[in-house]
Amino acid sequence: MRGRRRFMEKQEILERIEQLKREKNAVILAHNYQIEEVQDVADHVGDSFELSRIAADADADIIVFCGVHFMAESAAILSPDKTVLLPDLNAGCPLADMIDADQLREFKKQHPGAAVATYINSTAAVKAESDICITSANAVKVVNSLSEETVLFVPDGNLAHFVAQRTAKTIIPWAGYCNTHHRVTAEDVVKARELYPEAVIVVHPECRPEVVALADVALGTGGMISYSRETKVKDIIIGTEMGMLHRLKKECPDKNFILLSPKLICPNMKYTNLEKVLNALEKKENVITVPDEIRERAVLALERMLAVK
Ligand code: CIZ
Repeated sequence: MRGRRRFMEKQEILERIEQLKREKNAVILAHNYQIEEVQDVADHVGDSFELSRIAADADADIIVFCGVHFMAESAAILSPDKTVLLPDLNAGCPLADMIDADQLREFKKQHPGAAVATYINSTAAVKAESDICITSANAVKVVNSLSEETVLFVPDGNLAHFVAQRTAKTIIPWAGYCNTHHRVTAEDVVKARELYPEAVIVVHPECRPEVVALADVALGTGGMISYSRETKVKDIIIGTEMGMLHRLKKECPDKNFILLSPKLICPNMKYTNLEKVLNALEKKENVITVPDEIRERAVLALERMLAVK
């Protein structure tokens, strides 16, 4: 009986979300790391940059961004005429908060003449101080496109190391890290290899350098999907936030996905649930805005990245 009641409640919530979406001309976007039911209710699931572009192109008045704060901000930067809602305002990103605009200005003063390449996982104010943005998918290409030989790379030190090994440029990293990916150790990779000798190990470049070195491939979440579709190997060990497994299982039902470590859980990505999505839509609550003065500069860094072929 209890199970049935819960089911009814969930069904009612889903119907109400659908109804409000139509009435308010809203679109729901969910990051690859969101919980299963939030991914399932979304119109689009993807990485932060993919979703921001979808938000910008969408013929919608309201974007419900199920992810963390910097992602909703990126959508607001690229879609100033739309209302961007973040279902839970507590959903932040500790990595993005590891550098602020003042610290970046000081870092630039210490390295005059260097370009600033900023990971999309950063605040709007930091993007506004940057020459160009990068994602985990395009970091090496974007850095190589710069005319400067020295590049300040913020805020992720592990991703900076990954890029430094694949470019002739001098990379000066900021010592930030994603708590979730940084928790994975070389020992976790060694153990997984012992347990699943036939599997491929795919990790995110936000992992520690020694973890990346021991893995078979390091890719952003979008790259993990294409790789999993293409590889002939059946068993794939995934070294990124656990929410990604739901997406991968849906995209590649013929493969077996195994999480590299149970430590790969981002609490911020788990704040959003169906009730909060409904609440945001009903009340048009938790609007994310970026002041014009910051938005106008931050959008340039994003557009420069987009222009890299
Ligand atoms: O930028 C994103 O969406 C994140 C956090 C990871 C990735 O590689 O897609």
